Amino acid sequence: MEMPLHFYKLHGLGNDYILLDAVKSPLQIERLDEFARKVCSRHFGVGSDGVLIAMPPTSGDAHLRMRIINPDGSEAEMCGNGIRCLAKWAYEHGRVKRSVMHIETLAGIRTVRVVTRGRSVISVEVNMGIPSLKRSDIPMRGDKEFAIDEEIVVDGQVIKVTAVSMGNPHCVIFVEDVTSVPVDVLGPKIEFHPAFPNRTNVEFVQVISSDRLKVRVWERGAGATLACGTGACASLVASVVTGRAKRKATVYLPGGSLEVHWSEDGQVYMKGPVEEVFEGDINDAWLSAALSK
Ligand code: ZDP
Repeated sequence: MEMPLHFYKLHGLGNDYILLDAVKSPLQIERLDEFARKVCSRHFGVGSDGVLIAMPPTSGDAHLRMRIINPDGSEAEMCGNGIRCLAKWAYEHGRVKRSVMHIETLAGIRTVRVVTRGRSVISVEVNMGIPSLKRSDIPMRGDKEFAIDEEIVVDGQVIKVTAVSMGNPHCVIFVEDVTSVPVDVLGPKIEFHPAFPNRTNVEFVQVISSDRLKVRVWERGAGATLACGTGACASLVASVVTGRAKRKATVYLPGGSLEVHWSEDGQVYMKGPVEEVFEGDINDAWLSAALSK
């Protein structure tokens, strides 16, 4: 690796990402999982909730391709806050000269629309696609086709869950008061629960009213985060199918709020802010050492 590795640091509601530009030239990193585990460390690396990689599309219908690697090295199918970060970066850094972009992900092509003030992108609206509640799509073990208000046992405790796929898996749990949930204790127990062969993201949802949800998230491969876009969408979908909310709601997360709408056409639309904080270079020596162990 002769050149320092340039990166961009962005976040959506405090769910922060290191973005690497592989549009102009391919990354020279063999082990992305090892790289993510090291660079996401907030003490030994740059620090983030994951790594986004912007790449040329493989499909003629897309303008860019996005990969998302969690801090534990696992690769996710889709990412809500992350795709907003990628859209802002692509627009402001001239990789895509359109306000409506089609982004290729492992969960399929997602359409995003940047909202600008002058040349700055201040928020992004994402068509997050059609959710699935089919157990086989989550995936989740068990007999019934759907897992809606279904009981699972976690450490001897019976918990009612609703499983939703936004391309990535989500396990939604309704609670009276999210502030009193031991997210750091329950989160990993559910993330790694045997019912979820690919693990799962976990959302604890307090229904404030039929159009206001308060959510805390334990993310697969990342732990507790300040926000999760796919998680906010899964929370709304689960609230609608269990009769707790209308199809349009404001989702309040610790890092801020997202507007989510499960439209009558079946698509889920999410809109929220995004910021680019800085860009920098990872130096050669750190990179060689990090990838050599
Ligand atoms: O599915 C997963 O493994 C998630 N941890 C990916 C990241 C999701 C994200 N936080 C989001 O906003 O959807 C980026």
